[in-house]
Amino acid sequence: MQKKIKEIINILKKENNFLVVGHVGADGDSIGSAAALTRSLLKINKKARAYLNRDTLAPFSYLNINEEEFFTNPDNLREEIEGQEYILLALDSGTRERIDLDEEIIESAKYIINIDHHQDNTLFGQINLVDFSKAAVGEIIYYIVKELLQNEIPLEISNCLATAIITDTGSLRYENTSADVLRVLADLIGKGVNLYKINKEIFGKLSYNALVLQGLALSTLELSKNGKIAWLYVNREMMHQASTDYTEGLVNLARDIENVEIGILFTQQEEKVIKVSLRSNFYAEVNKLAAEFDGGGHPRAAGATVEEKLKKVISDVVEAAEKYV
Ligand SMILES: [Mn+2]
Repeated sequence: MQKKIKEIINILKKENNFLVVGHVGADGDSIGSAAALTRSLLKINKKARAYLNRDTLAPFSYLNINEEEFFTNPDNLREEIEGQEYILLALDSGTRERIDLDEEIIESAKYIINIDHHQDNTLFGQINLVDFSKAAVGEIIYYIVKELLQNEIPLEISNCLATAIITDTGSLRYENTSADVLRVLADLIGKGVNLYKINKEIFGKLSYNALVLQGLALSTLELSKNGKIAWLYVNREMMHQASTDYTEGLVNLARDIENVEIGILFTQQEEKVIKVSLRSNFYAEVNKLAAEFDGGGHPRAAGATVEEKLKKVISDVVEAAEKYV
């Protein structure tokens, strides 16, 4: 691990043209990690840019990620890097398909550096730094950035790293919250990070519409006979009624029910395109359950997308989940 970090730091110091990206449907870990690494590379006068999908950025407006600094338009990005020789830094992406870029942009990279913490990472890079003992990719990026900037991490980068860690540890409540995580955060707080504010931004606020959608989703809540699996769904009609498709955190309501081991949220993205979000509490390895439906993730948090009718997906996934509890 230490050796791999050194190797990557040497490349970052030696090479001069980088494209940084996270996974499709980027979360706080992908966005925070990509922004922190890109800002650090720019700080040491490297040519670097990140691609961040505009649709995923709204909850992270406090990180001041803007169009001048990062690419949020794929066409502009394509124009920018056309004919250039760049190294692709793929963050938080378990597979090549998860990278939030068009294949031709991935294909044209000189080579790929894969930095991730997913157990099922397929080691698709020419260089792979995959450490699933790390709570967040942001924790790995912290060590890289600390070295690159010789411990002078400015607030606009510290905030990104703290966002990555707070997101993937569920505000330091998940079992991946290690002593190392707390040490990293302690250092970032020492550099000026306001943890209360970041917690509030990520977990402590909800739009009125999102809460209305929560109410509609809760009315679909069901529990398996043995009480170990709880699930709920959001269909197109409910999103229309609530005027939002924001379902973040909804799956946790099912997971957090007393005695429940697996919580599942089914989101109807299109008539026959169902996103399945899986969470577990203590022992069920939901990444394996997700893999049964061509998905993936972590043992306690995973997901898949299934192209079938909502009712059918619910019965298939719940039935498959029985084996894990
Ligand atoms: Mn992550």
